[in-house]
Amino acid sequence: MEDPIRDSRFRTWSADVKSLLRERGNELQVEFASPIKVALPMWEATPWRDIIESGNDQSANGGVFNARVGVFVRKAGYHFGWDWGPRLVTSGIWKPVYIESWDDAMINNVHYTQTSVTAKEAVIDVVVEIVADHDVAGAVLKINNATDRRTEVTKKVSLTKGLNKIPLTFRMRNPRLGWTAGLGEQFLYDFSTELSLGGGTIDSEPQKLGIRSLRVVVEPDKYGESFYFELNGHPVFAKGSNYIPCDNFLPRVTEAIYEKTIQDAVAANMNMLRVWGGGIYENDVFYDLCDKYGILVWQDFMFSCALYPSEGELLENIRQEAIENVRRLRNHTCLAIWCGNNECLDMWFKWGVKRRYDRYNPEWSARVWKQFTDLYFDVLPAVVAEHQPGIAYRKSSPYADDMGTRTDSIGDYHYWDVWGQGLELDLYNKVRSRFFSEYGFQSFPEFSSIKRFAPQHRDWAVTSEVMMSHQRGGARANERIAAMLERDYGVPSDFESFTYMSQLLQADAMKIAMEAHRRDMPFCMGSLLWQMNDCWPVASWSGRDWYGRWKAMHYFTAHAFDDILISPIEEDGNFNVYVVSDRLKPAEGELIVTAMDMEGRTLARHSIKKKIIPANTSTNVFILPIWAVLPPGLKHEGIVVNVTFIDANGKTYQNNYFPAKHKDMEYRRANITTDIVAAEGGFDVTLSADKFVRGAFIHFDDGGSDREVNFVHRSSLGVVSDFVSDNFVDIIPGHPVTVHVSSEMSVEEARGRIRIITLETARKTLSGVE
Ligand code: BMA
Repeated sequence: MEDPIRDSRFRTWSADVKSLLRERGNELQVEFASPIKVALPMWEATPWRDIIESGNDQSANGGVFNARVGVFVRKAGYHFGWDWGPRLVTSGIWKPVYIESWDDAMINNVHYTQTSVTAKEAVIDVVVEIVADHDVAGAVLKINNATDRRTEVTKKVSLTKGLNKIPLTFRMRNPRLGWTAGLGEQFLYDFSTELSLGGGTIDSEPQKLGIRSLRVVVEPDKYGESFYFELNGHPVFAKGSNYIPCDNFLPRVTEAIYEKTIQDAVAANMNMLRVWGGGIYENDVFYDLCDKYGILVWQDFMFSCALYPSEGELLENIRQEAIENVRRLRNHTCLAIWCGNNECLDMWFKWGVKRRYDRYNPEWSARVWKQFTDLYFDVLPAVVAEHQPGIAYRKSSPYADDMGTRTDSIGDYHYWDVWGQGLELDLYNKVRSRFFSEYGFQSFPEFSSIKRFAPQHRDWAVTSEVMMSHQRGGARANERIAAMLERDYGVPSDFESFTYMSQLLQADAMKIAMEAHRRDMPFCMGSLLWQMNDCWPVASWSGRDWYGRWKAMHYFTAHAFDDILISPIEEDGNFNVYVVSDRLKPAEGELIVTAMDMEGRTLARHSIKKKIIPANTSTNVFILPIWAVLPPGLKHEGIVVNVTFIDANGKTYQNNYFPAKHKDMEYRRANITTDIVAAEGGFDVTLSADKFVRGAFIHFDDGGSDREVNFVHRSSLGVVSDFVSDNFVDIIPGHPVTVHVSSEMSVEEARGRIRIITLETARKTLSGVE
């Protein structure tokens, strides 16, 4: 059977094979045309081809000069290259192929709408789609609840040949509600829809479902317009990251890799991932795991940073893609919002693209804008409204209004100025938004990861060919990191130190931002880092590298996104401490503020016992003039302020405040002692020091000097060996820090291989400081 071209990786393709099948020896042949060759004629036929906006399409790398053809084919955008990924335009089958067969009738789709959910009662409307081969009388449809061992609803149905849509409703008294990670249990009910005929079940469709009310609250408020997620009646501050595909070659992403990725998000106290529009609508397992672990999903449609031709057949193809994916994902408990695209509106109005098109040819410009509004303002929201009524749709991210206006007081925002222009990190404290859906800062993978793809000594330089190939942001990105290190931290003494310091810089920068966003609660109700993961080993904005190793940022995220954040800051001549609580009940505990010198001697100490911390908001709990905390007459460069909050159960939250830039802080080389003792699943490491230590990075020597380091295949990603529970830790003299290492190493081996890098050991000694 010759079949027409099926031209979207985002759709499912099926064909009726009944008349073709033989008992044995069936063969399925799939031919793939080169996506580039298919798209080239479309590109050539486009009058404005030379100014097509698709900046990440590395067409020249692909040998097709300026032919940015990626936008003409419905393939993952990042396969054409991105500023963190190589250009690898793949072809192939990436999802299961199967034959579906049935007699009489089969369940085609079941859609659960949680029409109203309170702690008292849930009303669930279900539409069951059944395809019948012929008219069927006397069928019975049931929705079973295996969790509570009962049938929620039973209905006798008569089916007519073809597609039947059968509505059912059931109510649950006192449902066990589902919550995001950190707020409560991630309870999922086991439902199944059962179709029976003549007493026998002929088809059934299972569905795990978390019962919850979830909405995006966009309403005028005293600041402008709110933008926040509300779960079971409670505003939820969204803490999370932007997620890109885990690999350039998607079938290599195993279930273990998906699970590790989601678990790592939870371990960093995140409750939301944004599936970014330049990748793919993820596999079902991704959303299953988000349901299971309580991660909300912000789902972009797959359009990012480009102008996508969308009229005629192309638009119809996209409409079908949207219908299929909304239908596929709509029952997921985790699915919180659909969004038209990533940065396309911003690009049109803010990146000078509209101006360029207008100048080039106003008629074409108008046509491109019509395509734009047809797609994001009409077709996609109509698909969402029809197939998943009730869920929120945003036209773009960032978005405040249809004219691409940027304002603090409405909508979400992508804040890139500090990284993009190399500005002062403190700006993260100043910029405001109702919801930060992106902000980021680059760093390098740690040295042991680099040795996996660059095993030769001669490659261990930022400018080596292999390192430059694994830096898609180009030399400018490296220069910016180096300049900001020199400005704020000091000059790294060698390549390995550079990689370490780049991570500390990234982590500190993002920590400032995360804390600022949370302190600004409830004005600001979301903070999504750019980016969670990598699709290959690369210098990027990620929190964990392609091998699954956590960068400093991911460790800092775990603290900055903890259920209680204790955040010190100097404001208007005062030393303030904010406590931000995501807990749904007030917390009580002791707050201690201690200024100390580099030997750990206390210079000033304040404590408030039985401090009540209000639920689910940010509170400034400690305001003193600076001089009361940082004693006058002493150089601020020699002082660290530790703030600690101990809650009623003894859980301790800590933060260190540095009154000067790290470059100027009077850190001294410390003697660090490491004590290693066996513990379940590995060992515990206790670090103590005689002087204050900034950012101690615990790792284990892998013996890689100038020799080849064996390439470990990706299957190892799910199980990162020698995982350190907390890292890049500060050590205060007299206050040992203990971390757990999950490892198969013996204690003896660990003692031999443990290495510690600190800011002081990594940077070139500054004059006058020894
Ligand atoms: C963001 C993203 C990506 C990009 C990242 C880093 O705005 O949307 O397009 O990879 O910036 O530059």
